[in-house]
Amino acid sequence: MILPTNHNDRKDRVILVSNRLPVGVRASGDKLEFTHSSGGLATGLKSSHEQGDSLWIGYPGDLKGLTDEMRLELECKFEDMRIVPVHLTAADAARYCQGMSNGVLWPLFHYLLDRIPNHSRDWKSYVKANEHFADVVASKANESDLIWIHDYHLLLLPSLLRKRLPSARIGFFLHIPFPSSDIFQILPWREHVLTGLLGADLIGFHTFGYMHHFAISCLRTLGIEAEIDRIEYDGRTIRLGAYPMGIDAAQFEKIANDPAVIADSKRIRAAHGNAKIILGIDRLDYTKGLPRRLLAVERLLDQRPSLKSKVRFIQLAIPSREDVEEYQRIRADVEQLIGRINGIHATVDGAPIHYIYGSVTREQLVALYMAADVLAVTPLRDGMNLVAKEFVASRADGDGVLVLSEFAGAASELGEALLVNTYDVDGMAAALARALSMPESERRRRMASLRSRVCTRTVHDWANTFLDALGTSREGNAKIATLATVPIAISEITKGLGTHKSLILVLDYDGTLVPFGTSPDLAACDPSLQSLLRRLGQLPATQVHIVSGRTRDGLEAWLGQLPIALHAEHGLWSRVGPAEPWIQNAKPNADWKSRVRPLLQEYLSRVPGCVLEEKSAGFAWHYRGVEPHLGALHAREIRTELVELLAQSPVEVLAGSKVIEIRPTGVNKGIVVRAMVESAGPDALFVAIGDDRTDEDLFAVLPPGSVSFHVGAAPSRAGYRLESPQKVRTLLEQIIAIRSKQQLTVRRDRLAET
Ligand code: GDG
Repeated sequence: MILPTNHNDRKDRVILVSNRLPVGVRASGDKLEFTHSSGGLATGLKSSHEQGDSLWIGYPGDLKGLTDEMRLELECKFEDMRIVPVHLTAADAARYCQGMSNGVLWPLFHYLLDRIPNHSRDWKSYVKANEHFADVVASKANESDLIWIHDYHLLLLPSLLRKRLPSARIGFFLHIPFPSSDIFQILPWREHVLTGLLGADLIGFHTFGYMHHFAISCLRTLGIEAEIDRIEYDGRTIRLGAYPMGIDAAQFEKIANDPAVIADSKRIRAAHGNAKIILGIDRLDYTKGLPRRLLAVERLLDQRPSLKSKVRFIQLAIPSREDVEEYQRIRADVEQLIGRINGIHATVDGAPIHYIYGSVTREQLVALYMAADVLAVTPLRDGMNLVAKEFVASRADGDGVLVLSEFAGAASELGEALLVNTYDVDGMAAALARALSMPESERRRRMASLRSRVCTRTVHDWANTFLDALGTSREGNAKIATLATVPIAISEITKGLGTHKSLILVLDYDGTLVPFGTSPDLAACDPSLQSLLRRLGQLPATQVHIVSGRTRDGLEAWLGQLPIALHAEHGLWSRVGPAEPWIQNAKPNADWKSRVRPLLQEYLSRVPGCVLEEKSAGFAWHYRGVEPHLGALHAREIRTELVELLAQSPVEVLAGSKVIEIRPTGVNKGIVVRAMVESAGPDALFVAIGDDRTDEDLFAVLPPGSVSFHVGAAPSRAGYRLESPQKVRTLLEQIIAIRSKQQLTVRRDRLAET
């Protein structure tokens, strides 16, 4: 993200928000000492921040050792660096960061369930810290800023920020894997995490796999279905995208061409004589798979003792999260293992494993990359893994072999590496042997392909692509109606009634008057709804129309006795009152039905929980009762098959709310409402309420001055939206109260006149 403004003429300021800042601070005597953060996130974003005009908001660490003077100095330094600190108490930080983020979310998202403590009590601190971040970001952000939140420490921040800044453009990027929904389900706070993330406009992942896992979790946990790269939630469209993070390849190449670094790499090589060098560079983290990598090296030496003096394994382990018990344990395990392997395999000339616990400068890092014959990157899981890419970028000589875990996000981009299953120690040993003996021509061919990708898809492209998408994330979204409270809705209707004599209520049934049941026959009309509709229908100068996709028989059975008009099969049939005949409003061709029936019946027998409804001129395949993931999969499958089967037929296939509707083209709710509008004349006020896509046809033909409501959060043509069928019923009760009162006033006035 070097200078986003320069690169793409982006005028909007970027606000980066992450747990840790790119620099760490501590007191050294009476002086402030700054350290550079070494993690992947900081490394990736640092150069762009330094050269752009962004603001970086994050936790500066525990500053309690600092004197007042030092704090003042620090404030000035931070201001120069365009850094805004979020201060947390040491106790809060420990519970939020070590406890919940690194203690629970990190192992869970990396599929390492046995690393999660039995009983975690830190959720409240996690919420509190996210709230605190939200307050600080809200106090610094303007409407025009692009707010870019990073990583698993801040999963709730998008929605907390959305509450404070409703129209802000908020992006979120997850640097670690998003696990499969079976794993994610384990998290006791799974709903909170998903709804927390859905406060963003754009959610980015390293790979399509993670993005898919997220979408499936939304479906299984929240019942929300994603449309490939977007999710409708809370009246907004949230985009999802795969943005594989790159590195600053040019900078690595530049360092690799520095004569001092070249000399350093030669020195490292010489120090190990003629031995081939296998290199490992990782933060010392249990996700990085060090023990199994060491076992693979041991297996290699067991199987080929002749390699003992011909191979050297250099492992650089960067100290990480040393205050977390699990990290102290992994360090002890790794060091014990190295001791054992070296004890067995060392010769008088040297030991096979050269272990360094500590950090090195970037120049030393590149010198190591250049000195290595093989780089072993073998995490058990890794969001991306930048070390693999840095190795490739540093190999300007075109040589070197990358052995890479298939469980690292980088594997989806770096297919020319030797990909390994890191749970298979024998397989890894074999891959290391193959890497060591790979002919030069093959090494160069593979490295050339890897370099062509790593050197062109840089961290700057990554950041710019994400920010461009975030900048335009609101464009082209369907209009979302304003959420109306019942008093607001009533005041709109009362306003309309001031200038219109009669009232025409057009109501959808399922999802509007009754909540959905798992199957259509369970959404019966309860006694209180019957009473409500009866009283509405008896109001003077008021017509009530139920316009539904249901069949005539279905509507008749539940609503037949009420003094209201019924319209079945999306307006194909109408019946103006009880005991009146059903009139067919159109004569669609139904020949196609015999072709479709066998297909739908096959799905009916194959998919547990689905329901097939056959209508006089169509079908509805309901999957609300099907396990959500399976239901969504089959629904997609059926739609694809139907589109093929019905090509050239006068039929449309509609995806409704957990239902696939197959109905004749041109027969929609609009046709009956259009007829009502023509016969009603200008004196009638239309009030329409619906929840489904089929109700959009109805909203589209309402005359000017009508009042319309969409039930739920999806985009709609309606003027307002209401939250639930319960709110619809409250609104209808209030309409009865108003109309009755108006009636009483009219009568009283008439009496007074006589
Ligand atoms: C997370 C995800 C994802 C390390 N030691 C030194 C040093 N480093 C630099 C490396 C590299 C970075 O730290 C480590 O990045 P990774 O990607 O390997 O891993 P994580 O820290 O776990 O990062 C990861 C990443 O976020 C980005 O989204 O790829 O999957 O877990 O850049 O060079 N740099 C220097 N000295 C060291 O001793 N100079």
